[in-house]
Amino acid sequence: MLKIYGHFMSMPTNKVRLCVSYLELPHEYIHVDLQAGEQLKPEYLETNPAGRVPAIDDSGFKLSQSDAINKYLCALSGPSSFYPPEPQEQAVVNQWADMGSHHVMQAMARVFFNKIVCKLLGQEPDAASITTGENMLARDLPLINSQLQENIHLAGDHITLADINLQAALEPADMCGIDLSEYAAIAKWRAELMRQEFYQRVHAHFASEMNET
Ligand SMILES: N[C@@H](CCC(=O)N[C@@H](CS)C(=O)NCC(=O)O)C(=O)O
Repeated sequence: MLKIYGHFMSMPTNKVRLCVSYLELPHEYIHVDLQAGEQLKPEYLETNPAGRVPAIDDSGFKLSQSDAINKYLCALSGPSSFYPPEPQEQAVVNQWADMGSHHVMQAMARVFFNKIVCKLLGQEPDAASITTGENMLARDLPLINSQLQENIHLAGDHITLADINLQAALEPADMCGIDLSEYAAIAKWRAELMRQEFYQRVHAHFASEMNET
């Protein structure tokens, strides 16, 4: 049985959870308590020696790094429009998937860590890092918005891995006070994605999960 290790506040974990849910691959989800340091315990380090989430254990095959995991899950699931096998179609999906994983998620991570996680950890937030993150978002979200004005999904007509990455990266936007309504095409795309069953299966809403803890 495929085991997925993660934490609900981890955007890379949510990428993997959304992907496995979309692909409907049978799996067991295991919460790793990062605040308690479970990621550094010897039994977890056997799964991911880097001591981070997410990671998977597929009947002894161990893998970390959310992007590598998601591509493995797509390969397991078989060719489909979600991660097309044709080289140029796949390259376009990768291009937008990387935009979500690297630029948007890196930007949001700065804002989320300093506005939300620091409070939970009792640490002083870094205001300059929040500003950098917000500036990074202001640079890339207009381009993404234009892409979604012209296409139903990031890489064209079909939902792909790229949409999953962007959604996971934008998940903390509301709780971080980032107003996406000025990006009307992103807001519409996001609302529609969050209505879908595969999304609802993972979490009714990121913020409500936070409040339950
Ligand atoms: N590039 C990695 C990032 C993984 C990562 O940084 N995970 C964080 C949570 S979002 C973590 O496990 N932190 C725990 C720690 O550093 O001790 C991926 O995409 O999987």
